[in-house]
Amino acid sequence: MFPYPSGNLHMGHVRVYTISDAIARFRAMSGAKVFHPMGWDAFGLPAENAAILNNEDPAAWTYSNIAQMQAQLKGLGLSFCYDTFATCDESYYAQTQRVFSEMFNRGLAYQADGLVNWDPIDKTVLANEQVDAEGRSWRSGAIVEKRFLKQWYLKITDYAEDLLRGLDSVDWPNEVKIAQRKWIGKSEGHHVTFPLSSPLRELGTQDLSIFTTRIDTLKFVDFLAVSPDHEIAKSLGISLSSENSEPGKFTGIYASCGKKKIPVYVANYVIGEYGKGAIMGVPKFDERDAGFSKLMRIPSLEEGLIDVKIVAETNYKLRDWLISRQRYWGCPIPVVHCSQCGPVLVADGHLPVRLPTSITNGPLSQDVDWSQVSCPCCKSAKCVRESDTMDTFVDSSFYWHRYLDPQNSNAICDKSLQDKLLPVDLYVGGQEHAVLHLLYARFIHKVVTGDRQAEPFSKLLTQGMVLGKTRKTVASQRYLKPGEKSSEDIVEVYEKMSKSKFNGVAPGDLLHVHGADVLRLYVLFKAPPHLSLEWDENDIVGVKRFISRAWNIFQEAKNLPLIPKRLEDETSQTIKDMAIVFEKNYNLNTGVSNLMKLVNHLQKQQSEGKNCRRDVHALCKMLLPFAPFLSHEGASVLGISQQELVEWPTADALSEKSSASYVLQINGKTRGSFLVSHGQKVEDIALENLSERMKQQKIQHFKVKRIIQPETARIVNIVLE
Ligand code: ANZ
Ligand code: ZN
Repeated sequence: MFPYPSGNLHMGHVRVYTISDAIARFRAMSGAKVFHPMGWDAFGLPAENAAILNNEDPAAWTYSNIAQMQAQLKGLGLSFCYDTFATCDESYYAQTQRVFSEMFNRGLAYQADGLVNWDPIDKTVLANEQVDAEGRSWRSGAIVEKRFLKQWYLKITDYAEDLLRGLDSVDWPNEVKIAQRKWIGKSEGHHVTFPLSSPLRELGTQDLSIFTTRIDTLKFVDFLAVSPDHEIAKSLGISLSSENSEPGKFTGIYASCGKKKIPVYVANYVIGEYGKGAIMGVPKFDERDAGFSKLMRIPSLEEGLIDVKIVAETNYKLRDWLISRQRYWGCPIPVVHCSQCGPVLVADGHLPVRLPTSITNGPLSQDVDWSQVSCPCCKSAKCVRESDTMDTFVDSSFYWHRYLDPQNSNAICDKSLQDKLLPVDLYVGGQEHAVLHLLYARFIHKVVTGDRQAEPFSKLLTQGMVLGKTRKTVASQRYLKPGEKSSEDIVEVYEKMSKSKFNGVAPGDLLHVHGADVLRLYVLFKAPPHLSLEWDENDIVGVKRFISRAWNIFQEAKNLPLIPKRLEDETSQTIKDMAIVFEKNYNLNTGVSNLMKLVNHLQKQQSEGKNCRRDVHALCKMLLPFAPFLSHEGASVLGISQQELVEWPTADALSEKSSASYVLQINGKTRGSFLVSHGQKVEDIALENLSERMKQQKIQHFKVKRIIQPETARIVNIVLE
């Protein structure tokens, strides 16, 4: 996932890009043609805020940040193709506008009046995905307000079923799939239409439709209820007072079904934008209905069949994506408003609609000259440009297409390149984007490729957070600065790094003090990629020691002749184990520890006067994905050519006396380890080991139900009955 150019790398960037780099380097060394690009997600509010605060030009601010961060990325030895784009480049946002135009032409981009989320701090509307469960903005953290405004939407709901189905075809972490399924919120049920009795006929409404997932409870219905913004509530002028948190009111009307007269209420727990904005109340089966009927003293009706029409219906929680932003530093929506023709697209040949340069923040409409245009359709002179810019999540919803063809101005990407290279094989990034970027990206990918089944990212690797050590007072929960003393009791916990918690570390400083390889090895070794990583400066020494040991081994070996002897079993085993790490489980921490073990072994051999130069060459190559600077220096000491260095070493056949260590698990719990010699069957040795353990614990009766031997690790799990 490409970064936002805030100005400085943070530890999360170091982690995600190091993981990605190690894997890319390994794949290239193993013979794959790897494309590993980097660009910049460069529109967004911080640039505008900097403009307001320091009177800076958002473009200048952004591009200077990009230059600085790119230098830091290169300093980390990250093997990216950097020659791509920033989303604020004119050549890029011309394509963002082209994506919008294509959607407009296909009826997938539209304007609508509606109740929208308004962020009072950032002074812009937000999409539903950008408001968290507590009603706060994903960016500013402000409590979001509701406003009635005309805004632009993208019709993601049209793809709800495809977005659900596609999840079955991708190799993604289950949590992300679950989050997306939940957000899409498919619900199969029925809508039921109840005829209303007389008073409402005069208002032009004849019946009331509700949505239910429990049609089986129909005969127990006691009341119907509509949301406060339902047309029935509106036409009767009924509203609920929020001051004394009024939960409901009787409308005075009834639905008449045969002998039954069912009262209709306005209830605050009925959501206006879901289903039909109306429900049937079944206190006997539904808790909330029970609570409401008790509070409103709704009498229960006699159980019995009701004569209505019933139609099967599927509902989704997913809402269309609101993309209008009333901000400056974003991609202008390429539309002109004409009093005759309505909203009209700017012709493709006239893209991009450029940002006005007379202003640096706030809505584009402030520039009156920029705003006034003639209609692309009827040529009427008195038209205005659309002044909203697009949500920056639109910019990031197709960028992998542009990586393939960044200079192309005729199309988002050449079709033959898309066909040849997409989808992305491996996408690495944070799980926090599960229902933001990763959902939008899948939607736009389907639109841009014209294939509803297409998925942008075959495999997704979500990395955990980097946590910093925080000290806070127990009673007042105040965060202490490093070295700060307090008379209160203090606790030490690991929390997400943040300025306000004084627990952050700056990669720039670390890079300066320790060097890139130390930083890389540290983040790779400290935790497997998918788990959170607790940053502790004290652990750096271990990594440093490893580097100097490897370096000493290179120095020792360089004076010995390179003789064509067999590789040590330990070396061959490490080569094999690395394939498991890079191709199966991505546990790069195990990758580093494999190398640490090998270094120990080779050091021992050298101290016994053995010539292991061939093994040392293999070690030097295997270090390349993890510590490229050390590896390159080693290669020059050992006389390994650049071309040879980038070829992954091949293992020799293991000798008769070789053995490999396996972890033994019993019912999923780790109970120790055992060695399997060359030619032995892993399962047999595991069972022998189990019997021995049982004997020691004096357990005589046990029965093996299953033996599980995963491909992804040297583990044997024995399940007992
Ligand atoms: C009667 C009933 C009986 C219901 C019962 C549930 C249990 P999901 O799965 O979320 O789709 N419902 C329908 N529209 C609603 C709205 N706009 N606001 C609030 N609640 C609404 O849930 C569907 C169920 O949620 C529907 O089925 C309806 O209550 C309620 F024992 O109908 B049910
Ligand atoms: Zn016109």
